[in-house]
Amino acid sequence: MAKTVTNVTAVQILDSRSRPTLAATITLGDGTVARAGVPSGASTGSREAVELRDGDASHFSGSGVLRAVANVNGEINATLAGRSFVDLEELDRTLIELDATANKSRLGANAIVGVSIAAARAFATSEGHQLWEYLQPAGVTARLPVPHFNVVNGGVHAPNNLDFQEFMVAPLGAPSIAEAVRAGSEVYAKLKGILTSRGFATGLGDEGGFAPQIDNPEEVLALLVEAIEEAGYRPGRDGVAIALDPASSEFYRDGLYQVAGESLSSTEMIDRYEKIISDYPVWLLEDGLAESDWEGWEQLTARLGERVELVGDDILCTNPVIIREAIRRHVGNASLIKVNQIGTVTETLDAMRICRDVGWAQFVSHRSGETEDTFIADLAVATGSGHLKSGAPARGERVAKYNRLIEIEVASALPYGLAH
Ligand code: 2PG
Ligand code: MG
Repeated sequence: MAKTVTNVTAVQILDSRSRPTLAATITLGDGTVARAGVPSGASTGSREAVELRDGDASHFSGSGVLRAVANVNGEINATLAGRSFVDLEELDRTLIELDATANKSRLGANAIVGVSIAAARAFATSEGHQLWEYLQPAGVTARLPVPHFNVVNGGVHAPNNLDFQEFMVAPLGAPSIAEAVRAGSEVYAKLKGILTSRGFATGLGDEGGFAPQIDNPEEVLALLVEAIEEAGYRPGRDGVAIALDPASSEFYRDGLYQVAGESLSSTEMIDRYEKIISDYPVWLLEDGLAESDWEGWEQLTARLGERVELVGDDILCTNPVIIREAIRRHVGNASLIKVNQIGTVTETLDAMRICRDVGWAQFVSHRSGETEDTFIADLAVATGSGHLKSGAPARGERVAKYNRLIEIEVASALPYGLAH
C-alpha cells in the first residue's frame, strides 16, 4: 500500500566523537513516526557521497551541519510532504533526483541518508514488519551476522603509533549471537588484563577498542591470540578468528606503505600480509592496500584471494558503479557496506545485490563517528550478509547494534553465521 508522508524534519545532534550530525524524523499519514541518526567517518574514501558541513569556523570549528538540517526542513520536506510513495525505492529516487548531483553534494549525503533510513523504518512499522523483514530482498535468506569486535584501535582512530586502524575478533565458530557477544566481551576483558599486566595503557580509541602504544601490528596480533586463548576459545575459524582493517590509504604516501618505520612497495606489503595470515588466524583483510593502488589490489587478490576475504572499503565506497569495475578487474572478493558512503538505503541494497549476484561477500559496517541508531544490524540480517562490524563490545553507540542483534535472535528462528 502506498505511504503518504506528512512531514520530514531534522535537528543537529552530537555523534560519538562530539562532532555535529543529524537526526531525521519522518511522519506518515497513518500516524507512524520514525527517526534515524546519521553516522560519520574519519578515514573516508575520496569517492564517498559528500557529507555537507557548514565550514563556519566560529561554530564547531566548521563541522556544523546546520545547512544539511535546513535542507531537510526546507527543500526535502517541501518535496516529500503530502506525497504518496509506493515503496522506499520511489522515495529514494525522489531524493536523488531532487539533489541532482552525482555525489549528493547539493543537499548533502548526510541529509539524504538520514531521511532514507528514517523512511525505511517508518515504512516497516507502518506495514507491521520488523525493519529486517521489510528490508529483506526477495529470494534472500536472512541470517544473524558474525559480529566483528574491534578490540584494538590505531590509525586515525587513536592517538597511538599503531599504523593499522582496526584489529577485530570474530567468533566465527560461535553457535549463536548471544554466545558470539559473550565471546567478544570475554576476549575484550582478557585483553584488558594482558595489556595492564604488560604496562600498557588501556584508554580507548574512537570505536571502543584499546589504544596501546605499540608500533608493530604483529605484536598486537600475538596479544590477541593470547587473549582469545586465555578466554577459553580456539583461535581460528572454528573458534574466534581475527580480522584486520589496516585502512592503508591513510599510510600510503608517494607510492609506498609506511608501516612501523618501514617503507614498503605494494608487493612488499602483500608479502607482509602473506606472512601475517600464515602466522596468525586472520581470516579477513579490509583495505589491505590503498584506494588508488588498483594494480596492487589486482596482485593482492591473485595472491591471497583464495585464502582470505579481501574487503574493499575506501576503494569501493559502497558504490555500485565502482563495485562493478572492481569485479571486472578481480580487485578484492568482498565489499564493505556503509549506507552513508553512497547515501540512500536503495542504492546500498543495489550494491549488495551486485555483490551477491557474483558471489562476493558483503561486510556491513558502522562508521567511526556513530549514534545510537541500530539500522545496520537489521540491514545485515535482512541481506544475509553473514558478518557485521560495529566496533568494540563496549560503549553505547557500538553495543547498541550488537544488542539489537540479540533481540532479533530471541524473537526469530534465524540461522547464525557466515553463509559462505
Ligand atoms: C572503516 C571505518 C569504520 P571510518 O575504515 O572501515 O570502522 O572507519 O568510519 O572512519 O571510515
Ligand atoms: Mg575500513
